[in-house]
Amino acid sequence: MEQHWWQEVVVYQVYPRSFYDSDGDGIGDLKGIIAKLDYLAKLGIGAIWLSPVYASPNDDNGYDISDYQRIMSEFGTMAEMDLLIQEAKKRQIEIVMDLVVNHTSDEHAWFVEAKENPDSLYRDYYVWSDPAKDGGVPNGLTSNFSGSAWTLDEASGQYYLHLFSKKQPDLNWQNPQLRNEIYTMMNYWIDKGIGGFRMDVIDLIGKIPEAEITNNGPKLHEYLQEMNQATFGDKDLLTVGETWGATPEIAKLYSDPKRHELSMVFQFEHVMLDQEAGKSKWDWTPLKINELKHALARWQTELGEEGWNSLFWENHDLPRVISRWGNDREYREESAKLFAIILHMMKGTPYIYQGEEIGMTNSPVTDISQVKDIESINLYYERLAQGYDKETIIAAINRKGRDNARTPMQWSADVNGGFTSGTPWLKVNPNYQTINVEQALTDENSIFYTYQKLIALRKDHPLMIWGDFELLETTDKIFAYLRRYQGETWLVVGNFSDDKQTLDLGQYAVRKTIIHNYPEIITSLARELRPWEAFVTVVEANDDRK
Ligand code: TEU
Repeated sequence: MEQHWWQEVVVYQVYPRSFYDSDGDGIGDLKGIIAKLDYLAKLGIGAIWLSPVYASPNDDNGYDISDYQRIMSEFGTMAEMDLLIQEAKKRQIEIVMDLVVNHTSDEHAWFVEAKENPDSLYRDYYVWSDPAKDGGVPNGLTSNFSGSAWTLDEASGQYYLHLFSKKQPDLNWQNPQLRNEIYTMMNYWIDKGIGGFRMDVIDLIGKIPEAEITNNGPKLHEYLQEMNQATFGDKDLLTVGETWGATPEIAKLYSDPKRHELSMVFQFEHVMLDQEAGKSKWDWTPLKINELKHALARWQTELGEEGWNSLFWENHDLPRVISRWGNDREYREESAKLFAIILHMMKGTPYIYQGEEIGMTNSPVTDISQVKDIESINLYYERLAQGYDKETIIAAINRKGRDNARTPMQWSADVNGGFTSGTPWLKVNPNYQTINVEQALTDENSIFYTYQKLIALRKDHPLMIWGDFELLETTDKIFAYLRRYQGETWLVVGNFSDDKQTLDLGQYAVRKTIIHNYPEIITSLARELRPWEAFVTVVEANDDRK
């Protein structure tokens, strides 16, 4: 398999609204990101995935774009965007833009024109449908943000499609003119020197609404090959698709280099393991560690040479992993380090979401008035109308709501966690006084330095990037695997529990400890693991010792 820079780096996701506010309006901005580039360079990351910074009415915090070639006024100017790209490159950091082309904002000029003038050429940039025979919505498609995916445009008597909010009308990718407009816009950003694109819900662009087909539509890969050819195909950019429905087989279609589509995809099989089968993320069920480790192992082994993995626990849509699956109370540091070690030692490109590197946690609310995210708010009123009680709905939002990931980055113990001198757009997690960057940088045993070390190890050890993967059978709560490369074998072990677990890998002899989230040196692999203990050792199979 040919080798690329985006297989060797660790990517850091910045959610600009909550990263750092330089002008005191309570909203993060581009100058704030520039001010923190040295911090990110110290961490050692090689690329920033920048959540959308384009003009937007912020119905979905920037994932509803009204002008792809203008910067959202709260975030700053295009000159500051150009400066960010340049200043990042000076620190060997590429900027990966968030490409949101399944839909636009309803305030985008195309949709405004399409709505005002049904005969406009822009009408067919979107998905319109006559009412069903009974005069109601055309079919049963539903929105990810509750309710029907169809909204009636009174003036024309037609419905338009939105798989997300009413203010996010879906684009019609069957229209070649629309596709070419998107490619022109992508080349505008490529010409600015960006390092690539993260592609929002890209598995939806092949939709056939009249057939109620949304993801993995029949022309999806044809469009992606056309996009590749028309934009980034002759450049070495990082392109990662957000593909909620991907299996390893489907992932090969996106990321097999011979198909000239994308570099890799975000798959979500592990993300959906703590929701009741066939239900939504709001219908929680406890995670089974056995299912987690086998799902991740499957992705490690089934892509083979026909694709490349992305590796993540968190992003701006997901709850904080140590609150969700770790122990953010008695074992916050140990469990945060365990998740870091287990993820970064696997094969693929690791992604760190802002704040994950200092062990930020979920931030519970007591009332819907404290919630900003449209997805959670819509769900609350939908379930209220369905007869759920408020406490149950708020509990579900506290578990899985997207605001958990969007509370402002905690930089210091100063007011508002040093995020803003103004009033933050979303309440800062009250634990900022103890969990913050300033504290982490002064503590050599902090979670930050575990992430920094893992990133440094990746730069020094090709085994981490190119080595193969073998899952080892252990007790349910222990996730153990081998990485092998050019005669060297590393053993990675994690105890995903609050309890002691017995590790029985005495058939391996320890040659060296690479990293460990408890203080002492590892000498034997037939041993008791402490709660959330994780380590990596260089090993030899005992029969190799002869
Ligand atoms: O997310 C797609 C998506 O399906 C998730 O929002 C999902 O509905 C849920 O939130 C998972 O917990 C992408 C973006 O990442 C998200 O922020 C946007 O809201 C959405 O697309 C629409 O652009």
